[in-house]
Amino acid sequence: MDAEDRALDAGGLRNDAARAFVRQWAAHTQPAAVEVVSAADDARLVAEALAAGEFAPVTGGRYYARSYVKDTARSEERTFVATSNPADRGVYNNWLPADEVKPVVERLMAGASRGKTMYVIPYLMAPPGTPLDAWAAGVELTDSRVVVLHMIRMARVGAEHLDRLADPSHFVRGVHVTGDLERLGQGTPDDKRYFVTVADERLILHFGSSYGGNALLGKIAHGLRQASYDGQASGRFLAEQFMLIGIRDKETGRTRHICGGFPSASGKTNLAMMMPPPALAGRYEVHYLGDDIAWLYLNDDGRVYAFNPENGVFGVAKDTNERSNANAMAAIGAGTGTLFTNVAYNAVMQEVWWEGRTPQPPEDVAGWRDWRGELISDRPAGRQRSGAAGDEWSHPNSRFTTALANVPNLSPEADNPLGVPIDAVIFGGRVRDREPLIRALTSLAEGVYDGLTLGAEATFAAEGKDGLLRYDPMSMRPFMSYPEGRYVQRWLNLIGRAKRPPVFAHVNWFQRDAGGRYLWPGYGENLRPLLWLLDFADGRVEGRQTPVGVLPRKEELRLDGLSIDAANLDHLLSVDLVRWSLEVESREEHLSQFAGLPEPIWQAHRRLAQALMGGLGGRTTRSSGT
Ligand code: OXD
Ligand code: MN
Repeated sequence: MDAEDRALDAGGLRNDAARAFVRQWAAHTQPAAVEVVSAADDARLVAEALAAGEFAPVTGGRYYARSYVKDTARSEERTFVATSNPADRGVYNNWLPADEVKPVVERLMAGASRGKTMYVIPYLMAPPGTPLDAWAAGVELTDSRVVVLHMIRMARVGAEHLDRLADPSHFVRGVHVTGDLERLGQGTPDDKRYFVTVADERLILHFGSSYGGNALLGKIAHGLRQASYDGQASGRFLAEQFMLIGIRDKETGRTRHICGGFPSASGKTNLAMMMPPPALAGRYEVHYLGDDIAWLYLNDDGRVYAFNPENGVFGVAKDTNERSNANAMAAIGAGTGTLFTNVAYNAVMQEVWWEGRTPQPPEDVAGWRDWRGELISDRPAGRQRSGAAGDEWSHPNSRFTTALANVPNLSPEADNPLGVPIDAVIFGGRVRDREPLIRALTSLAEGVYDGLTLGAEATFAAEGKDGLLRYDPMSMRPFMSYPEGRYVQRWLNLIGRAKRPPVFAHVNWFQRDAGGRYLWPGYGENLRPLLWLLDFADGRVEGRQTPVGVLPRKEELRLDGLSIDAANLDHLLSVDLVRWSLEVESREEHLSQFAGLPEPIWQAHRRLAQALMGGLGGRTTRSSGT
C-alpha cells in the first residue's frame, strides 16, 4: 500500500471513483502529500493555518487572511463554460470547446502543486437527502489550506457524503490549483488564469486564484454554473443566484416563502437577514434560508420548492453594521469561527474593521493595516482617515465567511430535505429612478420577462451613459452555463407545470430624489412591500393596475410605525411612463441578442410596450398613485 492509499484510507474515502480521481490529479499536479478533510478537521487546520502565518487571530476565536493584491474578486473574463457541443454557446456563458481549453488548463496545472499538500474535500451542496441529491455531491481537490477552511464553512464537508450515492461515480469533480499568483499576468493580455466548468463532463478546473468566488468550487462553479447545466440536462431543476426567506405570521402561525434574484451588491444578504421594524415585530418574523443560491424544483404536490445548497455565508463586509444588518453582525461575532478576508486588521488588538462598520475608521490608527498590509500610520496624515476612493482601509470586496448555524434568524426549515414551497419570486436591482417600490406581475410570462430584463445601475457616468442599466438576467449573467433562450424555456416549463405557481414581482429599495437621497428607508422596512405582495397573492388587496404591473395603493401598505414623507411615498408608488418608454427601447436590443427566445417573452414585451403607449396617450407626465 502506498502513501496515497494510506492517506485516502485514513480520510475514510471509500468511493473508488473518487479515489481514482484523486490519483489521476495527484499524478498530474505532483503534490508532496495528499490529505482527505472533513468538517471535524477544522480546529486542527485552523491551528496549522495560524502556525503557517496564513491566518492571523481575531478576538473571539475568529481569523483573518489577506489575499494577493491582484486576487480579490471573481474574474468574469477568465471564466468559461466548456462542453463538446457548440450548441451550448450562449451570449453570457463564455463558451469554449472542451477539447480546446482542457489541454491548456491541464498544461498550466502540470506539476503546479509541487511541495504543497493536495487537500481532498468531499462535499454536498444541499441539505442531506433532498430529491436533488444526485446532483449535489462533489469532490474538490485544492492545494490551499485556506480554501479548505472556507469550504468547511460554506458546504457540508466529509467523505460520508460520497458513500451513499445511488451512482457512486456521479459527483462533480473539481480541481483547484492556486498557481504562482505573482506571475500570472492578472488583467494583462497574457493573463494565465483559467476558471473553466466543463459542464457536460461535470468537471471544474480552476487555475490561478485563491479568492473565494474563484476557488470555493462548491459555491459558484458547482452550486450555480454546473448545477444550472445539470438542471436542464436532467430536466429536474433550476439553480439560481437567489436569496430565500420565510415570513412567519405569528397570529396565523403560517410561514410564506419568497425567493429572488438581485445582482451582486444589491443587498441579498441584508434582505435575508432583515429584522422586522419594531411596529411589525410583534406579529412577523423573517427567517433566513439562503442569501445567494437557491435550487428550485417541482415537488409531487404540484408546488415549486426551493432550498439553499450552501451551508454558510460568504458575505460582503462593506457597510455591514448593527443598523444595516444586526443579524450578520451576530453571525460574525465572537465564538462563530468567522474568517475575514481583505478587511483592515490590527495585530495588537486582534481586531478587524471595514468601511461602514462604524461611520468613521478607528480614531487611533496605531497598529492598523489596510487590506494590502500597509500600516495606516505610514500614510500622509491627510490620507489616513479620509474615506476617499483609494484611501479605503478594506477592499470593497472584502468578505466574511461564517457557517449558517451562526445566523440568528436561521429558519427551522433550513435542513428540511424537501426545501420550502415558494409563494413569490422577486427580482430587484439598484435603480435610482423609474422602478417603483414594488410591482406585482400577474402571469408567468410577465414574471420571467421581468427577470430577463433585470438590471442594476451601471456606473458609466464618466462616459456619459449614466442611468443605463447593465442587464443581468435573473441575476445569473456571470453564472449562465447554457444558451439564454433554452434557459428561459426551462423557466416557463418548470413553473408552468406548477398547480399553485408563485406570484412574481419586481422590487426596488433604491429610488433616490434629485439630491441623491434614498426615498425609501430600506432594510427591515422592506418587509412592508413584501407583506403587500403576499396579501396580493392571497387576493386580500387588489392594488392598482398600471402599464408595468400592479402597484400597491397607499392604504394597502402596512405603514404603522413608519415615518415617511407623503410626497416620497407617492413618488415610490408611481410610474414614470416616459422613462419606461425609453427603457422598453433598450430592452428590445437586449432581448434580440438571445437566439430562440420563447414567443411568450416577446409577447410580454410587446404587451408592455403597447400598454405604455396607451398610458402615455401623448402625455409626458407621471402616472400618479392614489
Ligand atoms: C458572488 C458571490 O460573487 O456570491 O456573487 O460571492
Ligand atoms: Mn453571489
